[in-house]
Amino acid sequence: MSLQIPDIFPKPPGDDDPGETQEWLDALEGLVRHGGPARALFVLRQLQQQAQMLGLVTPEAPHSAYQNTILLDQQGPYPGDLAIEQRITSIIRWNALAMVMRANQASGELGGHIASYASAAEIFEVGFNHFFHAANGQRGGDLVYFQPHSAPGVYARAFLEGDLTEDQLARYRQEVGGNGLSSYPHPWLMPGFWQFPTGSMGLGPISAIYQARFLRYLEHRGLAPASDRHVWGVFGDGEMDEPESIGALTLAARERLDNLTFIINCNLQRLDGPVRGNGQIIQELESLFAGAGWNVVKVLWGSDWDALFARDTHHALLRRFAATVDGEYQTLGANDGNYNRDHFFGLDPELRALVAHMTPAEIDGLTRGGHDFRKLYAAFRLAREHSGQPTVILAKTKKGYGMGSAGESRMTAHQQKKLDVEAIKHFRDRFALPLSDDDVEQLRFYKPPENGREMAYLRERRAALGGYLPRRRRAASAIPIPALESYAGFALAAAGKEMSTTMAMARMLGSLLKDKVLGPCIVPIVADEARTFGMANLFRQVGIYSPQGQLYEPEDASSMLSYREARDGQLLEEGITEAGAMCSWTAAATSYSAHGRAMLPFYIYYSMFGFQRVGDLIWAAADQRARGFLLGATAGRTTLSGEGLQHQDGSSHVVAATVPNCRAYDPAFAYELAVIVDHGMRQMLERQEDVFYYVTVMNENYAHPSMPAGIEAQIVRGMYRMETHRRDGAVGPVRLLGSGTILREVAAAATLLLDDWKVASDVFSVTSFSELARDARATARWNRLHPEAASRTSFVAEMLAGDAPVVAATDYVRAYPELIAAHVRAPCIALGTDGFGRSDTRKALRRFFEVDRHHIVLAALAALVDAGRLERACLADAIRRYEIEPSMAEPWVQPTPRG
Ligand SMILES: Cc1ncc(C[n+]2csc(CCOP(=O)(O)OP(=O)(O)O)c2C)c(N)n1
Repeated sequence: MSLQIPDIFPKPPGDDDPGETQEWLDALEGLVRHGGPARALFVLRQLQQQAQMLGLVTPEAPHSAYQNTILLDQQGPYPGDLAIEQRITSIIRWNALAMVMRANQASGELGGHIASYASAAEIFEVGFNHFFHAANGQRGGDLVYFQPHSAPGVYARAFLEGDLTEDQLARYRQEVGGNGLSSYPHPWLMPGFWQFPTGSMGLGPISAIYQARFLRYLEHRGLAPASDRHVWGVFGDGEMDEPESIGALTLAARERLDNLTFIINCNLQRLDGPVRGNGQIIQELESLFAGAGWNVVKVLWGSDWDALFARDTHHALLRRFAATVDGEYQTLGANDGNYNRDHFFGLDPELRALVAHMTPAEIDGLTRGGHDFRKLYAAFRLAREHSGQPTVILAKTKKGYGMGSAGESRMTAHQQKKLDVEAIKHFRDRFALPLSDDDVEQLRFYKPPENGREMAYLRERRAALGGYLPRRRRAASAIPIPALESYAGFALAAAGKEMSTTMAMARMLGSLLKDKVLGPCIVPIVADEARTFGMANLFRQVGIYSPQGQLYEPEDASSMLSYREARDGQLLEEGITEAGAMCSWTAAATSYSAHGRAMLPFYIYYSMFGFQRVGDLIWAAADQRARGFLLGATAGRTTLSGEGLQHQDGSSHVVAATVPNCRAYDPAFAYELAVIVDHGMRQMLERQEDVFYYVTVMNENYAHPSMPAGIEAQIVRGMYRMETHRRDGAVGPVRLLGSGTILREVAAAATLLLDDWKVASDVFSVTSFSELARDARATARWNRLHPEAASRTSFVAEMLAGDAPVVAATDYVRAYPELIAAHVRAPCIALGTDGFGRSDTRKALRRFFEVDRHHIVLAALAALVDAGRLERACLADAIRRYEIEPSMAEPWVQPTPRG
């Protein structure tokens, strides 16, 4: 959508009675003067209602005039020392610039950004000096989502504050070897500093919204005291194009998250060029946010414009602003006062007269609102005081502010990481930095004297706001986990009972929720699929979180499973937004850090809509050191039989295997699931390790055996021997591996192999190919690096010692079982479900994807033939016997031909 610029202040066309019009306008002005703005607004609303009743429809623009929302007389005093703050900001600007340039001198490969922070410095400083509360003994502290490529500014401030050393600044983007600073906010890399990863555009905004909501959730459930902790997010105007940035705006308004403020740095540019060259991004964003129910505060023009506005009684300025597209604003921004006089003011005789008294330098000095402390402060204050709605501050800035002809409002500003000496000297002069030519040439970092006024002021301001920030808490109190038998006895001693692993999970969760200590810490999360997964009982048991409670009598009020919404509800029912659900999960999974209170989220979802759909959010959660359970339900490509191509998941385990701190499991039996969940809870909540669990659960009902003794550790490590099939004179053995429900096909294949082919086998349940591979890779590396020590054997190599062939089958693509192939000495065949899913019965699908018992038998026979232990003729026999169609197209590659 490129917004048409409506003429908000057109000269009234065809005004039949200008005198009468003026009387109305005068009356309004009089009303504001005598009755105040509130009274004037009230009357206007009355008029509007009346007009509607009379059938008059006013064609209203969805946004206000191109001016500051807060007018001069509403602005209030500035509580800080403007001069000192200006000096501190200049110093931080310098250090940020020097840091990026020095990194690039160290190596041109390293990159970094100057122009974004240059545009955001005042925004950040108003936050740091007056609003961003740090966590300390008394307060939980505010949560700030920083624009990622403005990180140099945050580092530069932390340097002045004494949180970072000069040596660290000099190691910006040089992290290998330690003591370096990460490119963007990454808690994984700087765990004591950054709280929230924002480097992937769009994830910061949506995460901030769900964080603010989670804060309320904790308060409403009585798990955190009511507080005025605030969530701030500084984001880019280009970033707002990401669907995630704007996908949850209505949630924030609906839930009245007045503990949330976005500050959008509207420098009108993104990486390649203008955000809306032919439109006005600020007006578009205003419409969007206001339409979504946010309080919008525009900070467009700096204080030096105030005198012009005061004299511009006919709104010629507003008309000109409205008619200027952002591409033009950028060009104006890149040029000097003469240019602006001729190409902006000069276009309208009224405007030309308005600035006739000003020199080109004065015109050049007219700043945008986002660079004006006073204007920004008023907006921040209004946001902080506003109740009932989240606030967005749209701050108009210049990209590369202060970089002069090297970058200010230039198309290439974003990528600019080098300035020539003349340009840096110009930068020094413009910001009156106390640096010699040599300092400038050497790009020396500058710290004002420890006992000087700047440092005293900086410390004073932060002390008043509770301390330094960002700071990340690394642990919270451990939470004791109940004994496994107390909540999973049914799974450990299932004795052939039929169920699905999803049912088993739901039952365990139901019990865990009743535990006096752990129960309240659990955060069950669904994205409109609780009924699908048999968890509708939670609606009644723990209630669905809703800040308004329940304002209606639910249709099913009399049912045992009625839909119960409550202010202290525990279940987060997110609706159809996997992205939102993931953000809630991350907020809960990092609550130990952000809120000093460990929580344990279980987010259960269609596994296809996880790693594939919101994989980047999972990656960010991993960066953020999340601790919790992701439950990929209806998992596997043939197990969710009827749902077809977009629902059947064959790949999530492969992606999960690439996330370093994700422990992923594909259990077949309820007891395996129970052992994994128990282990995970202890690892995350008792030992407080920064890992999270991805566990796939299925909707297929089958008989579950009781747990054999002594296999818990092996379940956790990734595999155990489940069955041994032997007979005198049998050939083999062959080793058959299976995970998830395909383990049952594997077990059936073992019986066929012995009965039909006299082939002996061992059946292994593999709970995690990725954990096996992880251990095997670590072992291989250790052996490589310690050639003189006794070599170690990986767990998988130990379990699969010898050269008997291995056939591994899963309901996932072959790359998943193949994760272990390189670590086993025996020949390995992987069977999997590569290709597109489709709807049919489980049996038909398993045959189609060649992961059913017959194909497993055939693969085992083929492996033994290759090993010289069986005659080749048996393969044709098996194909005939099991009615396998050899001429069928490969299911993994070719589309099924249709008539
Ligand atoms: C998902 C994603 N896509 C692309 C990028 C690369 N990128 C980093 S900053 C940027 C431009 C940002 O523009 P804007 O949000 O307007 O911020 P500004 O730097 O102009 O303040 C881009 C495209 C990214 N970090 N994340």
